[in-house]
Amino acid sequence: PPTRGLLYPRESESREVRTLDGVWRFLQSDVNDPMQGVRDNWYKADLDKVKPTRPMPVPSSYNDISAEDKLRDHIGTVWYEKKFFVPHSWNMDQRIWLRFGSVHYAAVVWINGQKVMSHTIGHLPFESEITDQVKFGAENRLTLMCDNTLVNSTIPQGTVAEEESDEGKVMVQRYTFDFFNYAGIHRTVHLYTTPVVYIEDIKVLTDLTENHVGLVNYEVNVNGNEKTTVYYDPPIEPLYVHVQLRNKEGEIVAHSISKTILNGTIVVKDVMPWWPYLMNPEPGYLYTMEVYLHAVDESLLDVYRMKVGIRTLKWNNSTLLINDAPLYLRGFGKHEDSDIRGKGFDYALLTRDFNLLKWIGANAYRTSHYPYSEESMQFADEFGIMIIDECPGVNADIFEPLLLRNHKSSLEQLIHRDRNHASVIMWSIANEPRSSHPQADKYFKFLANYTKFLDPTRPITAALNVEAKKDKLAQYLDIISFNRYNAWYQNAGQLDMITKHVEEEAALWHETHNKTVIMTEYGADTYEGLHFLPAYIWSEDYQRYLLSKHFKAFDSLRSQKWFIGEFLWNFADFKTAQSFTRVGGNKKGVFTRQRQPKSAAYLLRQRYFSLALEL
Ligand code: GCB
Repeated sequence: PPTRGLLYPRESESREVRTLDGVWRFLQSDVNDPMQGVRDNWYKADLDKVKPTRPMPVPSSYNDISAEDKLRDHIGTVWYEKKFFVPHSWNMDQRIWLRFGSVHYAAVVWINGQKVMSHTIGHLPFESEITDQVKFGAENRLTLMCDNTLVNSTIPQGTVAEEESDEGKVMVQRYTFDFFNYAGIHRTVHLYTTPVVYIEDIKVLTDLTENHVGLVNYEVNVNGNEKTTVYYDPPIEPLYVHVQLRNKEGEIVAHSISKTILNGTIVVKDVMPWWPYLMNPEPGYLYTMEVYLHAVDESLLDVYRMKVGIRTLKWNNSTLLINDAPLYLRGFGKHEDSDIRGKGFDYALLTRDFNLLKWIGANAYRTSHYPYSEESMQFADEFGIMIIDECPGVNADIFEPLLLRNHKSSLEQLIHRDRNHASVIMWSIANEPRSSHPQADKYFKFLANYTKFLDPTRPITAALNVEAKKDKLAQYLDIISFNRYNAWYQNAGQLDMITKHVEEEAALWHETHNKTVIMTEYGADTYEGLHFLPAYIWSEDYQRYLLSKHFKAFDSLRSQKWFIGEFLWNFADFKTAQSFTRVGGNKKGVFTRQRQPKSAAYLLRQRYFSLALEL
C-alpha cells in the first residue's frame, strides 16, 4: 500500500502558500449528457465561450446557492473555472503544486487545457505538481469537472435510475443514508511552492516514559532528489534533517540531528503531555516541530513546521487509556453542514462549533459519516477534543470487489492524512453497514485487517445497527460501537421503553464479544420551540425526557468498566434528502442548524460537566 501522506500546505522560509478561494465560474452539464464537456473539450477554452456561466463561491457546495431546484437536485457533472496568475518570481528552481482539500465526489482537473489530475471519493485531499503546466508571469486557466453520481461501487453507495416525470424521462439519484448529498469544491484550494528537493511527508509517533520524559519518533520522506538531474546534476546527496521542538512559548526544548538518515527520536524532558479537554488544566498542549532538510554541505533545502501533541494511547478488552488514564467519552455525532454553503468549509462555523463543544463539556466526537476538514482536525488537537475518525463508508449494502477497493482506498487516504493528530483516538471503518449479510464477514475481515496494518497504534471501530446475534463484523473490531433509536424508530412515543433496552443491548454486545462498548447514536428529532406537557414526540420536552432516560442507562452501564462512551445524535440539525420523516432536514440536533441551543443542550451540558468532574 502507498505510505505517503499529504502534508497540509504551510508557508515557511522555503515555501509560499496562496489560496484560490473566491468566486469561480460555473456551469451545469445537461443531466442527460454528463460527458458532453469531456467529448467537446470544454477545458480547452474559456468556459464562457462554451455556454453562459454563473458565479460560484469556492469553497461551498453548489446546491443551495441559487433559487433553482434543478441546481439543488442536479445529478452528474458540473464545471468550474478559475483564472490565476503565477508570478515571474516563482520561475526559479522550485516546484508548484495545486491542492484541493476536498471535491465531492469525483473530480478531473486541467491546467491551461492539460489534464493534471483526477480523484474520486469526497472529503479527502488530493494534489498534483503543476510546474510544467503553468505559465510564469502570465494568466493561467484552471478547469475542474465534478461529478456527484453515487453508484454501487462508490463510497458511499447510491443508485441512479431513469424514471418518468411530467417533463419526460428524468434521472433520479437515490441513497439510503439521510444526509443531503452536497457536492462541489468543498474545501480550500491551495496553490503552493516547494523547493525542488523537498519534504514530502512526515510521520510522528509519540510516547511517554517515566520521569516526565516524552519521545517523538519521526520519519521524514524526502522527494525530488532522484528526479532532479534536470536541476541538479549530480543529485544532491546524502541529505539529513535537523528536527527541533518548540514549546508554546516558542522556546526550543529538544532537538535531534541525524547526519545520514531521515528518521530519529526527540527526547523531551519535563514534557507537557497532550490531554483531552477537562482532564487536565492545560488540555490540547501542542509543541511545534520544525523540520530542516539539509544537503550534506549543510545548505538548507526545505523547512516544514507542524504541531505535535505528545501522548500515549492503549486499549484492551475492558478499557481505553490516554497517558495511562482510563477514558470515558462524552460526545456527539456531527455533520459538516450549514445554511447556504452546505458542506463548504467555513472558519466561522468551525470556530463556533468548537466553542459550543467547550461550552457543553464534550470531550469527543465522531466524524460521522466521512472525514472532516484538515482544519477541524487541527482545532481538535488544540481544544483537546478526541476524534473517532470515520471513513465515508456509510450504509454499505452490496459488498462487491470494486466497493472494497474504494473502501480500502478511503481508509488509506484518511489514515495517511490524519495519523499525526494527537486527537485521533480511533478509526471508524463503517457506519451502519448491512453487517448481517453473508458477504459482510469476508469483506470486513479484510477491511479491518487492512486498517490495522496501516495503523497498529489506534483501535478500530464501526457503528453497528444490526442485532448483535446476527452481526458478522464486530468480531474484527477492537471497540464495538452501536446506534439505536429507542423511543424513536423503535417504540416511538414510549419513553418508558428506553433504559432497559439500552442496558440490555450494550450488555449483549459486550457478552457476545468481550470487548469495550460505546453507544455512538441515540436521539430524537426536535422542532425547536415546540412544547408539550406531557412530553410528546418532536417537542423539546420529548428530547429532554428521552435524553434523561438514556442517561439513566448510561449511569448503570458506567459501573461496568467496559462501557466507555456516549455520543448523542446529533450535535446540530442538518439537511437531508427530502422525505416525509424530515421537517426541513434531520432535527435531532441539540443545537439548531444556526448553532443556537434547544433546551436539551442545557441538560446535556449539566451531564457532561458533572461526568467530567467525577473523573
Ligand atoms: C442513523 C444514521 C444517521 C441518521 C440517523 C437518523 O442511524 O447513522 O446517519 O441521521 O440514524 O436520525 O435517522
